[in-house]
Amino acid sequence: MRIEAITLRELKIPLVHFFETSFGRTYTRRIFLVTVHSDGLEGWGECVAGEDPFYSEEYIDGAWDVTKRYLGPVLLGKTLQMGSEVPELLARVREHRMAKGALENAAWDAEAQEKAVPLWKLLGGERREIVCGVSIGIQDSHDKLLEKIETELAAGYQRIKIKVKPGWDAEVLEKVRALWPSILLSCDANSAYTLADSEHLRGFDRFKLLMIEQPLWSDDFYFHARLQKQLQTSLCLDEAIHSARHAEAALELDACRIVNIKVGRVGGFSEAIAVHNVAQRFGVPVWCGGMLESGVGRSHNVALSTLSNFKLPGDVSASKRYWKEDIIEPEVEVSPQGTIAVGNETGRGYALRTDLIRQLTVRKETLRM
Ligand code: OSB
Ligand code: MG
Repeated sequence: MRIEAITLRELKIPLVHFFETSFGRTYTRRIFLVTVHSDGLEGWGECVAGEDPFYSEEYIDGAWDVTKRYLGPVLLGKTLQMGSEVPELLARVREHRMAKGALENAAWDAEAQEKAVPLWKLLGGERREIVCGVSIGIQDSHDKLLEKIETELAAGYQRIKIKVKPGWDAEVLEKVRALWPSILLSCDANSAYTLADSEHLRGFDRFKLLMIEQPLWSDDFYFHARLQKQLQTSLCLDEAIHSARHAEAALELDACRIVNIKVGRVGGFSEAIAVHNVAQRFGVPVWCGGMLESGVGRSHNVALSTLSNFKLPGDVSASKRYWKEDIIEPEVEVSPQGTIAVGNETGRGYALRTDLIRQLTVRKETLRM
């Protein structure tokens, strides 16, 4: 494929329900999509950077700028055989992994169409069905949270993850366990604690959680390893793992026993597969994280989740939990058993609703040679 042009689009889409983590509340997503144009084909990718640099240092306006000034121009006019050639081309730019990932994934998306194979097969996937959990944000009241959990369990989701922070944690988990003693349950702190909270976090062992996700600093493995020694519950790292090299260091240190893979956070499909393979070598299961994606990123998460070591339910859930209408057709749907079926369609397997995309677009720029 020869990359003739790259389109950057920002879509503004309200969430069906606000999403609150330890770092803040989101009501409306600013979705950043990139399209690579090649020989009449369009490969699409989603940059999962947030509206603000609170989950990580990346944020949509920064990602847009670096894509426009640096990353896009490197790819324009290049002829590629495979999406996996993109990381090396973009390597001169340090970090900006979510921005790079969007472009790389768009190239894989185009490659799958060009080769007329399903994207999940091109990625090396094996599963025909992926298992789903949900991530439930901090709510206005405990009762509201319990109500939401009840709804998601009734919908069939196989694992419930709740967001926690100091003041919204043990008491909440106590109430959840009182109602549902044996569901797969985990919590995600998004770095809201420090080692001074070790004793408090040790108390979480009584809730028999599947994992505690990223309790400590977003850039740390070492102190997570120290904490892991004191807990029965497995730690899972999200924010701290940027690459396969990070995954190897974290697993050697025993900083976690489960790894969350977000394709944007590690810089694209190639590195996501590499992280998956490192964890597999260590006998550590992975699951696919979510970043409140639109249908483009969501369909890519579904494809990635078909790799064999995605053994735990991911945060990949139905489109309708996020959006009144998703920008893909069909929308991502979850069965009453809490699974998403993967088909044999070429490419991502979900068509784009171009009219709806046009309607939701608030900013658009096309880069040409
Ligand atoms: O830490 O997993 C996280 C959303 C935004 C930023 C960080 C995280 C999340 C989620 C939501 O937990 C996952 C989803 O449903 O997309
Ligand atoms: Mg997380």
